[in-house]
Amino acid sequence: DLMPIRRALVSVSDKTGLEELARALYDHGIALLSTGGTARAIAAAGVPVTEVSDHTGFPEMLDGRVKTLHPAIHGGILGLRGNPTHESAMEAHGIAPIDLVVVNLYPFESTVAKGAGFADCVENVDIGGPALIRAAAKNHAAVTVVTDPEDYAPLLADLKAHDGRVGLALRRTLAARAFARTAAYDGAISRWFADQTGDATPRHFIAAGRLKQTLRYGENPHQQAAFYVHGLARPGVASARQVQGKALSYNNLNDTDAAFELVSEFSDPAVALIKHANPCGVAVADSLHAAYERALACDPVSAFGGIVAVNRALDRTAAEAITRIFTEVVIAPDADDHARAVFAAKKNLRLLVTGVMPDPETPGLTVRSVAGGMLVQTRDNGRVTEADLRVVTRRAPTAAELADLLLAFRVCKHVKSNAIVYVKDGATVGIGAGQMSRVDSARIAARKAADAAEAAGLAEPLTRGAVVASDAFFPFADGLTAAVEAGATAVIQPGGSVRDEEVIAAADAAGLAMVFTGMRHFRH
Ligand code: 93A
Repeated sequence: DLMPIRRALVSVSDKTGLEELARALYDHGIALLSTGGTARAIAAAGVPVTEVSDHTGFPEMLDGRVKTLHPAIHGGILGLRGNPTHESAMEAHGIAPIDLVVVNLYPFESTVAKGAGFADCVENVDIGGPALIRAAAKNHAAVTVVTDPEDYAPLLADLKAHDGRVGLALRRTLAARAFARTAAYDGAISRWFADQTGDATPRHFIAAGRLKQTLRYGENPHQQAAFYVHGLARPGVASARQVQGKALSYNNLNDTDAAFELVSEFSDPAVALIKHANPCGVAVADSLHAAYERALACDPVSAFGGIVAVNRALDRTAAEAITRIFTEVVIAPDADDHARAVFAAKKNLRLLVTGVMPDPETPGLTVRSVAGGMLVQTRDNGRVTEADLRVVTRRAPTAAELADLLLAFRVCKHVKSNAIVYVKDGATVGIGAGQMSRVDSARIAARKAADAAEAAGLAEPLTRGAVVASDAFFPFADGLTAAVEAGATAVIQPGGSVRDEEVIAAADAAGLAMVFTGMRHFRH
């Protein structure tokens, strides 16, 4: 899979590192072809170079708008090596193969950033450059493409290691980067253009996605919104088929996503109820029906008008339980005919089926916008298992506590920080979400559990004898003390606070079992 480089086309606006690159390529015996400004810079460095216009026999024209757009160039890049038809056509037309394309584009983004006028920005839309890059990336089976001065060093290292040849792995990596560059470049152009024409609505948003649907409105009725999908399908809201019900809203989609990702964490029958992107009840049981009843009991007031996600096919009893209260959306991998018949009686209820469950451990990226940019991170696919736990108290958790602790921590991952989650016998009994102080989340979770117990006519708050999870370490003993007061018997948390010893001492004093996970699950 090593391809020799005999001829390179170099055409760069950003001339960083050009001299060293040209000299190194020349030293490998590579013939250099180049456009006007680039050729001048290479020649000035004393490295022999042929002008593209001399190579094609056609002058650069139209103020440089047409420089490399010529069959002698594009044929040389795109022709399939080892294909007799292509090779004879190239020979017949005197087209020499080009094995390496080094291009960086007209500085469109920085021209816009420096406040240039409309015509200047348009003139900085590169046409020939992206064509060269895309041609070389398409023919990466033979051709190497470099679009960033940062990649000169790895290219030269590969050439050196393989005696003037480049390996397939690097050619593929560089091809992927090349397509990412042209996509981002066109994205920047289209976003700028939409701004100029007043068309910068969600309907015209350019992202690495396809417009699936425009939404009636965004988070609020005065906001416009649209739904884009990647096509790199992770089963979920983007791939789901809507069986019935009204059109999904922006908030429906956001909440349904949170719900489905949460139930995907479990392999036994599991149900999650979501409101405002936070769970208000999660349970794992022997059947979906049982799990639904237990999830609902956690916070039946909040569950009204919520989103329900389940992790296996819905049956009649589950559907009957779900339809007893007003529910906005139900998402499941499937629903049998009996369940569908039950839902059909609730015309407005949106039922989504995905066919399969997503794998919680698959890698991926998440994106959120900030003013003027985006924050991108790998998705939180971290999962704590029993083997990761470290018992830090005198008492170790019992087997029953351990199962609940792991469930509580897994739910925590899907609750907005600061998150405190109480679990008893496979179901959440109190959830504190989105508070600025951890102790407030702990108090709210306990308060909600007490309310639920009172509503159900129980003598004791449901946190009595429950376990509790915290998405990040307790910075002080006060959060733990709140859990003790609520009646928790065991705690799971990442650990790692400078005051861990104080927190452990408070747990020991109360006879609690506490385990550290070593992994944090912030979610904002
Ligand atoms: O004006 S273009 O769209 N038409 C072309 O045929 C073409 N070929 C290369 N822009 C074109 N280029 C771009 O010229 C390259 O992408 C590079 O950014 C720039 C290098 O020009 P010079 O060598 O004259 O500095």
